[in-house]
Amino acid sequence: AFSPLSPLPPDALLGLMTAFREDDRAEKFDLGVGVYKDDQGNTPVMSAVAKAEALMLQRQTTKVYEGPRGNVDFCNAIEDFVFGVDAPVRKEGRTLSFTAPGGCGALSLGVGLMRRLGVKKVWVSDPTWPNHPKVVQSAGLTTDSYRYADPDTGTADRAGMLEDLAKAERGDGVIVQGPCHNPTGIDLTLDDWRAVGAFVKERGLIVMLDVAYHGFAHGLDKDIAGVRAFIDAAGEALISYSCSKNFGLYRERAGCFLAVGETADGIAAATTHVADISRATWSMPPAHGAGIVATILGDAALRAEWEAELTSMRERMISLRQALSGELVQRTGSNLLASLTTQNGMFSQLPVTPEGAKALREESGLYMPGSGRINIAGLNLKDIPRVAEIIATAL
Ligand code: PLP
Ligand code: TYF
Repeated sequence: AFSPLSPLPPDALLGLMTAFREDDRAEKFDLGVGVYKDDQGNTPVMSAVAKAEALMLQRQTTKVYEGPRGNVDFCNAIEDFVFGVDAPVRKEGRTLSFTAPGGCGALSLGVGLMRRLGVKKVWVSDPTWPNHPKVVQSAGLTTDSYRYADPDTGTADRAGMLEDLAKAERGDGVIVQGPCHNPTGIDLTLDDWRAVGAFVKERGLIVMLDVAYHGFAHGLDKDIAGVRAFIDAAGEALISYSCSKNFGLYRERAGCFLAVGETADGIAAATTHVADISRATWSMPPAHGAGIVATILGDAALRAEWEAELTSMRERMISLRQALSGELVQRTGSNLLASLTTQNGMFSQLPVTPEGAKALREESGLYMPGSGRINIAGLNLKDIPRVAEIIATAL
């Protein structure tokens, strides 16, 4: 029965994780897979998460299904984050939200909804997270890409982006990443967000904003300002939101799919379609991760504890960026590497080729994917001079 299948190549990032583990050299550095790490290279359970789980264990009385939207308190808390606590669009019935298995589950609901809206092609940034084209293509839609990063300045290329999106047809889909773009760390400015929002409204494009690193750039409020500016300008958006990174809930699969529309009737109809897609895919969303988030955000003390830990994670990444950038600029004299400090979140992309990345791995034990993306959180202040020395010789 299985003879029609030939094996697919392994996922590059997951392969890199295994190779790192099996490397028995004394000196090695893991800048590969995108998970947050502390100074010791660990990814611990956040303290507010552990406390919320203990509370949940005490309080739980049943494991019965929660319903098609999953945890409604969770959905409302993520609506608070994305649209704002007092956003008029919510009172007007122009928003929807569903619990989903991780940000990826939310992306897949969004692509499913795009398909029902008649979308045939979805535009993704060049480069982007490889799962974006994968989710789109496995829903039977095609992908195309728009320019996003300006390689000469290390900042967003708004003109290039809009020039490429001008080739899109009315009714095409677009995925735009929220704060902390994966893999470049390059984010749109507030002004860019407004311009892109106005552009897609005029062109009739259907946009999904992918928010996977809320709080990792500048803070919870500042990080969502671009998304809100986009919604103000565009009037409509689909949004996928992941709690994997900012709550450290990776394996629990905590995500939320949201949408905002011009009319309450449109959103009411869309709600039935999202419920229908969800039912056909996982029937009911998982409860535990969303329950943790709802417990934390519903409790002032836990919320403050979570925000403080998130702040310290963000500040750690910012100080690592500054240190690495400083060392690299000093060693190479390249101004491009100064732009590492203007980039956000866990990732930046170094100007190395796939062969260069392979050589760094084999010769120096420095692990990064062929794209040249580095996970800043995988660094450590004391290793930075050595890591910078290795990288500088390769550039
Ligand atoms: N979108 C982007 C850009 C990501 O980098 C990630 C994960 O790391 C996700 C979405 C969603 O991740 P998850 O499905 O683990 O929540
Ligand atoms: O980009 C990353 O490294 C993270 C983690 O199939 C990840 O988003 C990587 C690959 C994958 C799923 C998650």
